[in-house]
Amino acid sequence: MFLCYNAPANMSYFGWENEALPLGNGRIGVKVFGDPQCELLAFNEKTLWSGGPTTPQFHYGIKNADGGKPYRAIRDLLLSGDMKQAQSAMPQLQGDEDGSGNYQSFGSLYLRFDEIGGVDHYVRDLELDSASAMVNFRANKVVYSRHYFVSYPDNVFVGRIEAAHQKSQKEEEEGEEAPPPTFSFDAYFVSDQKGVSVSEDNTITVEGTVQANIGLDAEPGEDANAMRYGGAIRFIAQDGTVTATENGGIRVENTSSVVLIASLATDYKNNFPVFSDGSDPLRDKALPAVEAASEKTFGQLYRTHLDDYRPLYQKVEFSLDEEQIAHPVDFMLKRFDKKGEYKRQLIAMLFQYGRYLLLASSREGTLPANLQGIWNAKNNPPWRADYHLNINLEMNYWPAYVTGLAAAAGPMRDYIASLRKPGRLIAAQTLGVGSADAADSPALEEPTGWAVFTQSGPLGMCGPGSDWHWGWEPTNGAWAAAQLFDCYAFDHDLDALKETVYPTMEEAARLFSQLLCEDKQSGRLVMAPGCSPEQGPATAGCTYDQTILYALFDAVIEGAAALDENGCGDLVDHALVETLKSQKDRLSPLQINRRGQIKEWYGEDDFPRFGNPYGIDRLHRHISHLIGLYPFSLIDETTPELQQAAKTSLLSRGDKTTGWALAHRLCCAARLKEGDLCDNLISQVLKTAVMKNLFGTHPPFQIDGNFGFTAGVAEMLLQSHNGLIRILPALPKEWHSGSYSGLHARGNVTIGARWKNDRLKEGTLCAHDGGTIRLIYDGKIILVQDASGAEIETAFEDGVTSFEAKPGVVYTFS
Ligand code: FUC
Repeated sequence: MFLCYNAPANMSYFGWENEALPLGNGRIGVKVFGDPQCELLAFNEKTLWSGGPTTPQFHYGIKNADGGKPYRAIRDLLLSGDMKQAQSAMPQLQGDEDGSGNYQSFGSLYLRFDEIGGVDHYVRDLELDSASAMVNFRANKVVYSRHYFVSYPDNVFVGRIEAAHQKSQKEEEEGEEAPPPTFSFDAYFVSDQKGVSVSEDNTITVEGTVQANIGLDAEPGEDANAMRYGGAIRFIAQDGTVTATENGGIRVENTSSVVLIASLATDYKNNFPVFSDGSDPLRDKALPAVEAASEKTFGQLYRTHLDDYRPLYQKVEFSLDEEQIAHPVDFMLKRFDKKGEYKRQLIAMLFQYGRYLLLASSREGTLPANLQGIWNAKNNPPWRADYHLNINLEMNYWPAYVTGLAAAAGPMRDYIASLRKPGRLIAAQTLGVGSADAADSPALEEPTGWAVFTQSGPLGMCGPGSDWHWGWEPTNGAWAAAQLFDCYAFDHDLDALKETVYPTMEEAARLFSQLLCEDKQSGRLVMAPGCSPEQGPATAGCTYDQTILYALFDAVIEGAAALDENGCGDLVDHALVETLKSQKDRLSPLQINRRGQIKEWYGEDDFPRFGNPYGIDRLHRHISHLIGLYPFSLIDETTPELQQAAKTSLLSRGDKTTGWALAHRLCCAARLKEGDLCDNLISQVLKTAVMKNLFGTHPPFQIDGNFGFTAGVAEMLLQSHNGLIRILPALPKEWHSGSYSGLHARGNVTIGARWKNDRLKEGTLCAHDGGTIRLIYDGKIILVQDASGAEIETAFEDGVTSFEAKPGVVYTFS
C-alpha cells in the first residue's frame, strides 16, 4: 500500500506539517520532502528535550509544596456542599510549567544538486509494506531514484540516491550499455540547536548541548539544559568522489549511486532525577552505529530492516474490497470531499497508516510516541509535543494490542512505570500521601502511591497544570496505569504484568484507595475535587474520576487473580485487593441525567439553569463521561439503559470537533454498534481531520487522531470486552463486503473475518492459550469447524455461541 504524490513537499513549516512523509524507527524520525533540485531530510531524535532538573526554575510542576492542605480544604468544602467557595479556592491547586521544557527539533540535512534540468514523471511515495519513502523522477533522459528508510535493528537512517539512463524500448532490446549517468551535490547539516557541523573524509558530525528555544539573538532559551546530543551522517559513493568541505559539509561528485547512513543520539536516560547516562552520544552511540552499518551494503541493511518490520506490519490485513489504486492521496481526499469517491480505499489506507505510524514512532527501548509521534520541526512545538494524560497518550496506544502491535507498546508501559517516582513526590506534595519533600528524598523509594496530572514529560514534569480547569485532574496517571493491563488482557503477557504493570497499577490504586471519601448525600465513595477534562466546575466524584478508579480497581483485582493463578501471589498486596473490591462498587460512576444522558458531573441536574456559571460547553471535544463506554467497558449489551443514555450523550455532543475527539467518538459509536454513525464520523475525519500526508490534525498536527482512528476501525470489526468476542459488531451499510485477518481479541485470541452483501461469510479464530470462547455475531448461531472441516460442539444461549478451544488450533466459523 502506497501514499503517493506527484509533487515534492513545500520547503516550509507548512510543507513539513502537511506534505512531507514520515519515517522512523521509534527513536530516529525523518521527514522526506523530495525536492529534485534540493532534497530536505528533517531529522528528529525522540529524547532530545529541553528543561528538566538541570534548569533552575524546574520543580516538577509543583507550585505550592503544601503537603496537600488546600486539596483537603477544598475537598471538605465540596463534601459539605459549598460549591461556590470550592470553585474560588481552586486556583490554590494550580501548578506551573516552569522549566518543563519542550521536545526539540534536531535539524535538517540538505542535499543541493548541481543543475538537474527539466523534471517530469515525478512521484514521491511512502510504501507502508516496506516502511520506505521513495522519490523518482526523470530529467534529460536520466531516471533519478531515491530510496529511504530508518532501520530499527541497525539504528540508522539509510538512503540511496541513484541515476540511470532512461532507455527507449529499442535501446532496451538492443541492450546497449552506456556508462551510467552521474550527478553531483553538496550536503550540509543545519542543527536546530546551533550545534556546529564538522566534516571529515566522507562523514558529517554534529554535536552540542540542548539550547532550547533559541531567541532572535541566537542566545540559548531559558530551558537550555546540559543534555548532550550527537549525530553522524556518512556518504558512501559507488563511483565518483566524496570530499569534506571547509564549511562542515560534504561534496559528492560525479557519482551514479551514493548511500547515506545516519544515526543520532543523546545522553538521555529515564533514570529520575538525573536523566542522563553520562555518555558521549556522538562517540559512544551515533558514530558506532554508522560505522557498523557502513560495513553492510544497502541491500543488506534493507533486508535486515524488512525482516524486522514486515512481520509486525503484515500481522493485520484489512480491505473493504476496493482496489487500492495508486492515485495521489491529495487527489483522492479532494475527490472524496467533492464526490464521495475513494472512500473505502482511503479508510483502509488510514487504518494501516495508524499501524505504520505506531511502529515508526514507538519501539521497545525508548520513550513512547508523543503528541507528534516522533516528528517535530520546532523548538517550541504545540503543547511541547509532550505526553498529555487526559486522553492523548492513552489514545496513542489504543490500537496497539488489538492490531497486533504489542512490539510497539513497551515504551508506554515503561514510561508510565517510570512516572512512579516523580509521581510519589507529586502525591506527597499535592495530595498529602507519602512523605517525600524533594526529588532526592529517600522516601521516593517506597511505593506509597503515585499521581500524575495532565501534562507529563520525559524529564520528570508531572505536577498539576497552571490552570485548574485542565490542570487539576489527579486521576490521569491512574487512567494510563489501568490501560497498561491490556498487555495481559489481550496477549497474556505475564512477564510484563509481573515486572511492571501490576506494581504500577497497584501503587496507583493504593493512593486513590486512601483518598476516597464518603459523600454523605449520595453514599458514594468519591474523589474530590476533580474536574471533567477540560471544562466545567470542580466537583466531588465526577464521572471521569470515578470511571477511571473503577476501571483501575477492576484491573488490579483481575491482575491480582492472574498473578495468584500463575504462582506469583507474593507480588500481590491481598489486603489492599480486598479493600479495592469493597470500594469498587461504591464508586458508582455512571448515572443518567434528566436529559437522558450519562451525567458528566454527579450534581449536574442541580446546576444553575441560567447564566452557565461553570462555563459548561455542551459540544465540548472531550467526552470524558463516556470513557466507561470506550476505552473501558462499564457499558455493554447487559446495561441497555446506560447504552441508550450513552448514545444520547454522544449524539448531543455533535461531530464538529478536533481530530482526536472525532476518533474517540468513532470508538464510542463502534461500541454502541452504530455502524452508520461510525461511517459518518469517518467521513468527518477524512474531510476535516487529516492533512495531505494523512497526518491527523487537531489542528495543528497531532498524531492521536491517527491512532484513535485505527483503534476505532478495529472496534467496528471486532470487540472483545466483558468476556465476549463480537464479530463485525458495527458494520456500516456502505461497507457491503470486505475482510480482515490478524486482529487480536482479549484472551490471546487472533481473529479474521470476511463478509459479503453485509453478511458474515466466514471467519478464523485461534485461541493461543485455549479456553472457553464466547462468540456473538448478530444474535445468530455460529457454526464452528476445525481445520479438517469437522464441526465442533458448541452451546448457544442468548445469542452467544460458546465452545472450548484447544490451544493453537485454527478454527473456522460461519
Ligand atoms: C488535551 C486536549 C487539547 C489538546 C491537548 C494536547 O488536553 O484537550 O485539545 O489536544 O490535549
